[in-house]
Amino acid sequence: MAAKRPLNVGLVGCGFMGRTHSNAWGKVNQFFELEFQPVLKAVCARNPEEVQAFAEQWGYESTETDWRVLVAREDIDLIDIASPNDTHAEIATAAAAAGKMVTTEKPLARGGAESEQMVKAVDAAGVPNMVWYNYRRVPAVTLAKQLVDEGRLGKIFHYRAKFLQDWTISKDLPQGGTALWRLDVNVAGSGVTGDLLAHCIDTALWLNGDIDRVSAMTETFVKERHHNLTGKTEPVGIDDASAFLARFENGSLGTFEATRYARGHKALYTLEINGEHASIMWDLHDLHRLSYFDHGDEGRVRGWRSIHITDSDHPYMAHWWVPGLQIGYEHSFIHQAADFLTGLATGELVSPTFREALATDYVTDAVLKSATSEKWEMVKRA
Ligand code: SOE
Repeated sequence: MAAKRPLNVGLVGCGFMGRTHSNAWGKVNQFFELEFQPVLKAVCARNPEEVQAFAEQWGYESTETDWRVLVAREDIDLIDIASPNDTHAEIATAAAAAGKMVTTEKPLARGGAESEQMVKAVDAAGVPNMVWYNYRRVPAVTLAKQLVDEGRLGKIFHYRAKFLQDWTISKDLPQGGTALWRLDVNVAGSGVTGDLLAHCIDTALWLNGDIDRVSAMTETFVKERHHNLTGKTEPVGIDDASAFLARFENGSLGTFEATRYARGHKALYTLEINGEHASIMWDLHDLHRLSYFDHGDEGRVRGWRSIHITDSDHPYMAHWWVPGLQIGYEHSFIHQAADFLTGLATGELVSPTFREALATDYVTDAVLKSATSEKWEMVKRA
């Protein structure tokens, strides 16, 4: 086989998402035959001890403590942003202007206005770009996409999605700082709308097309929390729970819900689509199964099938073990890295691009606007 082409990765951020991305770049060539080989060239974070320890753990060749220095380095091809939401726009626009490829953790930024700047920057620079909406690459979800695109469900009537967690129920949990920036509205942009519903919306737009308008409600159950950075009790600006009704362009009706107050649920992302001929259901806690009901089956044996997505003819699965053996959460990131590297070799942009992720931000913007106006709000088109 011809020698692989190195792709020098510069990662920003060494938290939870920094780990998922590093794992993906590090493993992808062990399981996929690709022209490009990611090289973990540098990792950047503000704390020198933390970033050094991270580099040693994940095998990065060097470290930086200022992202501007990383972006200016000539030996970096791709800037991969896994730092908090308030940093995405500035780093991505600078990286694109420096001619680097850019990938960023979701959501693209803190809302449509910031995200538009990022889309402009990558378009102007003509650099490959992608947002890590990883759940599209869970093989069962990719299979759902194939079934919908093949027309097996027929006309779609309903799209239903939920993302339920329970980790912020305690009023003693502070906001802000390294581990808890998701509770600080200035850093996160919003609460569960941008963090969890964004996943549900990205998948929905992919599977079921554009959303025209939404009617939403949000709630902040704990109104004040100690702030780790100011040391004071500060008002909470994020939404703790968010739910909305949606009208899709294809005429189907959508219901969406996300919360961090569903006691007992840790990361329960579920989706269901009901069509004229068939329905599908998927559940992140049982991620290797797709439930499928086909009304075309003979009546006596008609029922919900629970398809175990482990066969080599299932999406991505030929790259893993033998039929019957499962993969998990981290593999969705490895699949996304594989698709990105394949796109580089063929010259194709890989979904979701910044522009496609902007469409999700426009929906979350409309959701937050509707929760305030208490009216249906139209969704801007990307
Ligand atoms: C929040 O707890 C979180 O980590 C999100 O930020 C991720 O995007 C989601 O996949 C899991 O939950």
